[in-house]
Amino acid sequence: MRHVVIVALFVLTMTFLVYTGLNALNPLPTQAATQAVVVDRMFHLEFIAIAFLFSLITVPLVYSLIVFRRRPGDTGVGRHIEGNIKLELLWTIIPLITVIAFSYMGAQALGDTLRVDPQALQVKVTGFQWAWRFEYPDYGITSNALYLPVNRQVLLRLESPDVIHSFWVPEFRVKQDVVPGRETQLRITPTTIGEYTVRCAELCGVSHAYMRSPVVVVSQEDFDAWVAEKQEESTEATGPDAGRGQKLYETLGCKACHSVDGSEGVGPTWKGLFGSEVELDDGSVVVADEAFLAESIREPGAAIVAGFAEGTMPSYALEESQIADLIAFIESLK
Ligand code: HEC
Ligand SMILES: [Cu+2]
Repeated sequence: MRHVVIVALFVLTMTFLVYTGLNALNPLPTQAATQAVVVDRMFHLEFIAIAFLFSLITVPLVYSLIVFRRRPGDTGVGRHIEGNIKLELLWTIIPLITVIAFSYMGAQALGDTLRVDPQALQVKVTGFQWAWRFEYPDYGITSNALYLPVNRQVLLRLESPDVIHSFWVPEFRVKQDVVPGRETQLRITPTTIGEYTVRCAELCGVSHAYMRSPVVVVSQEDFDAWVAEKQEESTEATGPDAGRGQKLYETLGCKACHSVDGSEGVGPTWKGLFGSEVELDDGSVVVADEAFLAESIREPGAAIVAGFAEGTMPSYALEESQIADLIAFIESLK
C-alpha cells in the first residue's frame, strides 16, 4: 500500500511537470478566431491526458526498476502472479469512458466550429496550382489577399480547378480541403486584428510550398475603405499595368520558376524576354511578342521553349486583364 501511495504522488507530480513542459514549448500559435478557442480547449484536455498517460507508464516502470531490483544474495524466484480480473476490468472501463467522453466533447467542439451566422460575409475562394484567389460576390471585387473584417463571421466557399488543395490559417486553427468538382465550405470568425498567412496543407505539386497568400484581419471601417479602394481600382483599371503585373508575378507563384534578373530557374528568366527571339523545342524560332507571351500563359503546352520540359509550367485560370498586366510587367524587364 505504501508503494501505491508513493507512486501515485510521483505520477501526479510528473503529470504536472510534463503538462507544464508541453505548454512551455508554446505549441499553439496566436488564437485569432472564435473557432480557435474551442479547438484549443480540446488541445489542452488532450495535453493533460497525454501527460498523465506518459507519467502512468514511466513512473511505475522506473520506480519498480529501482525499488524492486534484485539485491545481492537474493537468489529466489519471483512470485508467480496469475492475473487480476479487477485490474483488467478497471483498465478497460476507465479508458472506454475516457474515449467516449473525448468523442462527445470532440463532436460538441466540431458543432461549435460549424455554427452558422446568417449574417456571414461570403467569399469565394479559388485554390489552384499554385496560389489563392478571393472573390467577394457582394462587392464585385477580386483580390489576391484575403481581407476580413474583425468579429464578423465569414463563409468561405472553396473551389479548385485542378487538384486537391487545403485552406489553412494556423491562427484560425480550422482547416478545409478544396476539392475539384465540388464546393466545400469553412466558417471563420476572426477576433484579432493582424496579418496572417493562408497556406496550402495538401501536397499539390512542384510549388506547393509557395502556395501562400496574405490574410489581413482589419476593423470594419478599414474593411469598408479597402472595399471602396478595390472597387475604384477595378473600374479605373484601364489598360495593362506593370505594377499590377509584378504583384501577380509574386502572388500567383510565377516567381517560383521565373527569375527577373537573368538567373536560371525551373522556367526561362523574364529578363530581356520581351521582343527577344525564342527557340522552341521543335527547332523553330519565334519572337516573344505580346501574342506569343499571352498564348504561353494561356496555354503552356502550346509552344515549348527549347531546353525546358513540357508540362512543368502550370496553366492558370487567369482573366485577360491579368494576362495583359503580366505581359506589361515582362515588357518592363528590359
Ligand atoms: C512550376 C514552374 C512554373 C511556374 C510556377 C510558372 N511557369 Fe511559366 N514556364 C515554366 C517553364 C518550365 C517554361 C518553359 C516551357 C514552356 O514553354 O512551357 C515556362 C514558360 C513560360 C513562358 C514562355 C517564356 C519564354 O521564355 O518564351 C511564359 C510567358 C510564362 N512561362 C509565363 C508564366 C506566368 C505568367 C506564370 C505565373 C502566372 C508562370 N509562367 C508560372 C515554368 C513555370
Ligand atoms: Cu495546394
